[in-house]
Amino acid sequence: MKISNVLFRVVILLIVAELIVGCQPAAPATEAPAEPAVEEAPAAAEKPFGAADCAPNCTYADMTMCYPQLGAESDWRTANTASFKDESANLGFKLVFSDAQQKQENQISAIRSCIQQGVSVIALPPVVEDGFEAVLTEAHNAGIPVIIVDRSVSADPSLYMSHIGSDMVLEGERAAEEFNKKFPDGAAVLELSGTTGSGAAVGRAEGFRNKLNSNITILDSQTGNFTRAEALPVMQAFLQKYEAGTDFQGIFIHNDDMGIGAIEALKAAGVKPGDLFIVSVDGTRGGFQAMIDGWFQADVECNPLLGPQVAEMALKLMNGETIEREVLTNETVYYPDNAAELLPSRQY
Ligand code: GYE
Repeated sequence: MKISNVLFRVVILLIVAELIVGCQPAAPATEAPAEPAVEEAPAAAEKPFGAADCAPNCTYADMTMCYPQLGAESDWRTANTASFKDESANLGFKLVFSDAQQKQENQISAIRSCIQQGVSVIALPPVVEDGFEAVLTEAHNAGIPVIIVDRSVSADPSLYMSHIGSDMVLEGERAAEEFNKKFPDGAAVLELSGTTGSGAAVGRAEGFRNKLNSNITILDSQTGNFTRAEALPVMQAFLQKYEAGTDFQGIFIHNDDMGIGAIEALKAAGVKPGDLFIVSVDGTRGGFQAMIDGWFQADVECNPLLGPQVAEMALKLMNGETIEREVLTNETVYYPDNAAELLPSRQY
């Protein structure tokens, strides 16, 4: 065979070999070595956030609920505290209770101590709306579910499981309707508002302004921090500045305790029951008495007896059950005409 012939064959062979290799699918450069196929194990069912180890069979005996109460500023608050303590005794769960004396920093340290104790659930009635993000994040990172009770918070809703309480905006709207009915031709009113920055005061003020007729003006608005003691000097100052009955015809008061403090100042200034149209909020026994005595012309209900609902929801969370994001209390407005009849059956 001639040399040229040999070369020709070699070239042809090389070309054919190249063609065969070229037709093979290229192996990906990074392909992992083939492993024997393994049946994927079913992922362990993920426990819902907040579910306890005892889920789905937890009982109240397994529960430790933290209730960092915001204070003891009013009869409403006293009834709210009693509702949680009674429920703990009735159902047999452990309650870690504290009183923050209306100071946010106290409430935050009480929450931190509950996180350290590893409670099953934290039910938080926030004294004000803002400033709870950090501590709620700490609770979340510790896996402890939080239920916001009574007043609202401005923190991201992913940091808590639910809110149980009153519709404060609706309460303010209901109060406004009373003034609209009483003063179709217009009037000037004062507002004694609750704790500055609290969900209850913010909501009631907002609702009041939402619904108040444009011919009714809010002459002045000052906070009495939801207490009798603080409302009294605020009302005295109002009475020095404005003439009752002439400069203003009514007062919207954000809770009964402040109303009772304000009545003291009104009495001292010679104002008589009925001279002014006064609408308050809560519906406590003190508020009912003020209606019977002729001072309040309406009392917008705000129900403090939230213990049973919160306990039930807390147990559901421990058991990994789904719950509602928001539970609003069903409420009404009370009037003087049947206040005497209803007073004996009032629970707070
Ligand atoms: O109206 C008032 C209390 O947050 C709804 O707080 C609660 C309010 C209530 O001090 O009496």
